[in-house]
Amino acid sequence: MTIRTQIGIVGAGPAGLLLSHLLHLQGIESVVLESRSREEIEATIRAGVLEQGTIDLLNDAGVGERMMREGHRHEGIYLRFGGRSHRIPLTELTGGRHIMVYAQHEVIRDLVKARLDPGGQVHFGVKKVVLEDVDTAAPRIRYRDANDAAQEIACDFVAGCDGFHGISRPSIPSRLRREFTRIYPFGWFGILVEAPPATDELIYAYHERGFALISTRSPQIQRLYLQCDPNDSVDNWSDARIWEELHTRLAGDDGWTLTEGRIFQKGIVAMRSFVLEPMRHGRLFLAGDAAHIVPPTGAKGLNLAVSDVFYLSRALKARYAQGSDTLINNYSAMALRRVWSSVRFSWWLTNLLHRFPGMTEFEQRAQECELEYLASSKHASASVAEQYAGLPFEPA
Ligand code: RFL
Ligand code: PHB
Repeated sequence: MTIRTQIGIVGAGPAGLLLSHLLHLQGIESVVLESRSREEIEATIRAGVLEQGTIDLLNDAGVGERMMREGHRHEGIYLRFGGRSHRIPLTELTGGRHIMVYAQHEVIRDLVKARLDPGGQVHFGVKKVVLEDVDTAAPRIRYRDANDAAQEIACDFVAGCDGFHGISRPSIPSRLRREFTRIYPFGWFGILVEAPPATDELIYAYHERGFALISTRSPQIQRLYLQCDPNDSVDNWSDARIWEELHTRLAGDDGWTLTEGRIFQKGIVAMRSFVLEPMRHGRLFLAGDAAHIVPPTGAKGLNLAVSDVFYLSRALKARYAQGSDTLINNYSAMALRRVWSSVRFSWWLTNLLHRFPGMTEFEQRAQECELEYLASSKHASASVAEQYAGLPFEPA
């Protein structure tokens, strides 16, 4: 069967779902294809920090109500080194911007509901998605539905929002794409813990044994990470070993202590930076992780997916409402400016806070010196604050 729509969207992550919702608000039809089930996408644990621009956009789009009720507004972060925590007052240094700690799968739940309640089309459990004729005026998406029946979508434009391992990016001929990659020689071991919060704001900790991060999910559940070997196995990490390592990396003489609790989830995240240029091929537009990856240190992955689809929805609106292609033709360049600024920031923060294999004492002293500078200079802290809380979206 052939389904006709204006925008065919591959992937129901934050990028695909939010794009579909923003288009719906502008009276533009879309169909979303997702290879996993609704239950699975609503349960996958990933990012947790929303920038000011993301918070504002979700509110403006009418999907921020639960985030405002259940999310946690933070006005600063701590850098912890040398046995004490140094606060970066984000809100004070950015003229009022703040962040929200609200889990990605909660954003997904809000967006799925916002699409399905008004009868939006999100097809879960699809297989064998293939993009065809995206460099013509009549692109098509072929796939097998959840009952294994062959289906086809005929649309005006395709949005490739299918993440790093999706089929959209490889659908662009390799001679027409440029890829920039950095692989880091470490990963993050992430745990979910049943415990009250150990801190009022996130702690990014630098230690000679490696980086550690304390984040939160709710008053009952905390999210903690520690730098590890990217090829390590979770089986090598008993609960006792995890707590011992976290206590060591977070130890200090300022009276702060880590709160332990029952660990109920463990996983290792690999770390890479990746950018695809351009983010468009004919009538195929890529958004989110399909086009770029950042290490989680700057908490930018989800926020970049959001800014991409903001630019893309605005460009498509100009096309349908005014018949103007200017923004569509600018989409890749505009999105990439923000992408590179977050890629650079995440790479810089990763380099500053992690212990690299084979690192010399010279490099270690340089890291320590830069941390001291950040903690003591208002100008340096303000630069971190502005980038961490997120730069504003570019006007059209
Ligand atoms: P997503 O969320 O990967 O969504 C893509 C969706 O496309 C589906 N898909 C397909 N559907 C149909 N046909 C195909 N052929 C398909 N191939 C894939 C997938 O099932 C999926 O549902 O991409 P999107 O929307 O661009 O959103 C990006 C964010 O999810 C991502 O940037 C962040 O979660 C990255 N990230 C983190 N970012 C942070 O800022 N802080 C974190 O702590 C953090 N932790 C993480 C992360 C990413 C992880 N990944 C990719 C494994 C932890 C993990 C484990
Ligand atoms: C998280 O809460 O999962 C989180 C927070 C900050 C980061 C990365 C992940 O930089």
